[in-house]
Amino acid sequence: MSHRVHTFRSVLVGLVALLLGGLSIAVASPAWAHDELIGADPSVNADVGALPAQITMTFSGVLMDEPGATQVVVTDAAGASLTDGEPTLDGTHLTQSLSGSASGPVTVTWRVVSSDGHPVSGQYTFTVQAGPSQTVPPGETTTTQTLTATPTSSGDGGVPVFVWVLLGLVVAAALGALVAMLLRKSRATPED
Ligand SMILES: [Cu+2]
Repeated sequence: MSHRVHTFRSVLVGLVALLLGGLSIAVASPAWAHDELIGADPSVNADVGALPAQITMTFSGVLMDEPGATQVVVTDAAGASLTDGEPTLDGTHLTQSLSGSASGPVTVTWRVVSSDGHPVSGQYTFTVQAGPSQTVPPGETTTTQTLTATPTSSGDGGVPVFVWVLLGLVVAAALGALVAMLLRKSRATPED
């Protein structure tokens, strides 16, 4: 066997091992293990009569309390800050004191460090109603209310795990076929 074919095969095998290794890491990394926002008070998209003194967010895991790791930004419709001091972290609960008053949509933007050490962030809104809720007298037209309903976004896209696994299998199969073809070709070609 010529030296050239030998080198070619070694490089090919190394390349495939590298690709498969990277693929298995990509498939195996537990992106779905990140802590998520599972509840809030006021709740996501809630209507409240007045701006509460504080908001509390509940996460699916115990968050990591590192300096500067936890950030909460709360703004009114005009973008003015409503936070009062730093957020406090207690296990799975994150509390942020608020000050001032607001009317309309209030946006909460949060960033925490998940229990697995990865930063996770998201945003949601709740709405402070302008006045006490009034029943509309019969015969009068109901004013259309526009409620901001920004869906909660977590750090990950919503791609199901099986899609990645399937993708991995397809790529692996394609690579296997390619390698088999190349090896057959190199074997069939007389080098000397
Ligand atoms: Cu993670």
